[in-house]
Amino acid sequence: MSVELWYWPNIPGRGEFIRLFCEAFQIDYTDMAREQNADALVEHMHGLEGIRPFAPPYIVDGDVTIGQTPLILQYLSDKEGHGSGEMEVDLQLLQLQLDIADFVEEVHSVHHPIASEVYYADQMDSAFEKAGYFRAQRIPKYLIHFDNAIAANGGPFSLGQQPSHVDTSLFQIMEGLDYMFPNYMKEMQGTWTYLEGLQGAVPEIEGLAEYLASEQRMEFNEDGIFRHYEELDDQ
Ligand SMILES: N[C@@H](CCC(=O)N[C@@H](CS)C(=O)NCC(=O)O)C(=O)O
Repeated sequence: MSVELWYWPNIPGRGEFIRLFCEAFQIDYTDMAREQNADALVEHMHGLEGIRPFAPPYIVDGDVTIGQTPLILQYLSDKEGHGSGEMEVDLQLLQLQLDIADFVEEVHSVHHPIASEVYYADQMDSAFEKAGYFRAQRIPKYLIHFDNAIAANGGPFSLGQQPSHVDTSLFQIMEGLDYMFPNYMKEMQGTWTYLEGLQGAVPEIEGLAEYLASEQRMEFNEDGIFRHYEELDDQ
């Protein structure tokens, strides 16, 4: 049975973390709002009963309806048998996925430091200031943390030779940062060698190369989380 993925159809956003995992591990899913539209997503979400997801992405898999990107990834990984086989390690993978979610939230707050509801153009000064701290402090702090996690098992993936949901997500944040801060990332090249190795290894996962080259792979854009504004990449 195909897993229903419900996510905004015009941005890669957090939905792309789910797509990448499903594509890499050949999990059958249907991208519902891309097959229909955003209105269908809103209507579907409002029609849900009981304890509902707060925001997309969420999945419907038979009787299971859950939101929160890390939880969805952990659930699918577990269900499809792509965990490590050890509870302690699987919890550490979930921990990393939650760290990634925290980072993604911070990435978004670079261009929307005051409020998500306010246009970027109306919070540019604060965004400029925030981006400076983000490049100088937060990116290195998070990326060193992720780099060390991969190094712990020797790479190229966080479990060593076996890819996991953490790796497709780390790939996406590296791709996103390259798009958002091309100057900064170029200057820092060679700093996070394990992450760079992972960024090269993930597209080699069988099934993923085809997806990445296809039209289904959504490009980053200025409505999503990783946005390129030249002024925020100033060195
Ligand atoms: N912590 C949630 C965040 C979900 C989230 O913020 N979704 C965004 C799109 S990427 C959204 O539609 N938010 C609506 C809102 O916050 O009101 C996750 O990791 O999935």
